[in-house]
Amino acid sequence: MDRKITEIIHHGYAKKFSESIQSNVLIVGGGPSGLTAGYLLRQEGLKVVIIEKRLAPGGGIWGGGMGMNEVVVEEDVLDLLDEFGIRYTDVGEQLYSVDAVELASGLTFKAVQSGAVLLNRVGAEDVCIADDRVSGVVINQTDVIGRLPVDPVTFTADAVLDATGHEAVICSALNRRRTLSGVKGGALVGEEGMDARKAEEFVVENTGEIFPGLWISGMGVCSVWGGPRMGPIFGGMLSSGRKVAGQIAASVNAA
Ligand code: 48F
Repeated sequence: MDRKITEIIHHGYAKKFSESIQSNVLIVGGGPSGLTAGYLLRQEGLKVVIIEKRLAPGGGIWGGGMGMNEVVVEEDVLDLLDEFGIRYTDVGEQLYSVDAVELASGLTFKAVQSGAVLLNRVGAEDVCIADDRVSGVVINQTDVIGRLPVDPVTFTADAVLDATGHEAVICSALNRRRTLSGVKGGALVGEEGMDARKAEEFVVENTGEIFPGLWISGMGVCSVWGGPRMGPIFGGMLSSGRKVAGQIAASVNAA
C-alpha cells in the first residue's frame, strides 16, 4: 500500500506538470482575478495553467478585512457568483456580502473542476522573452526561491497573465528589461492612496495586454498604472478576470 500511494502521487503530479509545460494561457497567481479568468478561459476551450506560490489559492480573499472573513462585491458580478455557485446577501446600496471562505474555495473549486491545471507551491521568479514577446515564465518551487542554489525551469504559453496582485511580479520582471508602454522611469508607478470606488473602476478599465504576450488583471493593474488601493471589495477583481479572459481568448483564437 505505501509503495502504491507514492506511485499514484508521483504519476498524478507528473501528468499535471507535463501538461503545464506548454499551454494556451499561463496564469501567474491564483487570486480572485486569476481564478475567474482561468475558469472562463476554460469555457472557451483553451488549455489553461494556473501557478500559485502559496499552498492555498484564493489570494487576498481569505482574510476579508483585517482578518474578519467577510467580503463585499457589487451587483455586476452576481451572475458570476451564480455561475460559481457562491451565495451572497443583499446589504443595500447595490452592495452584497459574501463569506470569504466560500468565495476563495468556490472560485478555486470551479477553476480546477473546469479543467484548468493548478499547481500550488510553484512561484514565478522571472519572465521568458522570445522575439520581443513574452513567451512564458521562469518557475521554481516557492520554498526554494531565494533560499537554495537550485536552478529554475520554464513554462511557456501563447499568452501569459500576470494575476499576482499588488506585487505585479511578471510586469516588474519585464519592466527591468523593457519599458512597458506608459510606465515611466523604469519603475512601476505603485498604488495611490485608498479609494475603493475609484480603484474598482480603474482596475477594470486598465485590465489588458501590457506587452506582446503579457496581460495584467486584478490589483496589479493599480501597481503598474498608479491606480488607488482598495479594501476588501472584490467585484472589480472578478470583473477584471472576466474582461481579461475575453481579451486573451480573442487574441489566442485569432493567432
Ligand atoms: O493578491 P491577490 O488576491 O490578487 P488579485 O486577484 O486580488 C487582489 C485582492 O485580493 C486584494 C484587493 C482588492 O480586493 O486589494 O488585494 O489581484 O492574489 C494574487 C495571488 O498571486 C500569488 C499570491 O500568492 C496570490 O495567491 N502570487 C504572487 N506572486 C506570485 C504568485 C508568484 N511570483 N508566483 C506565483 N504566484
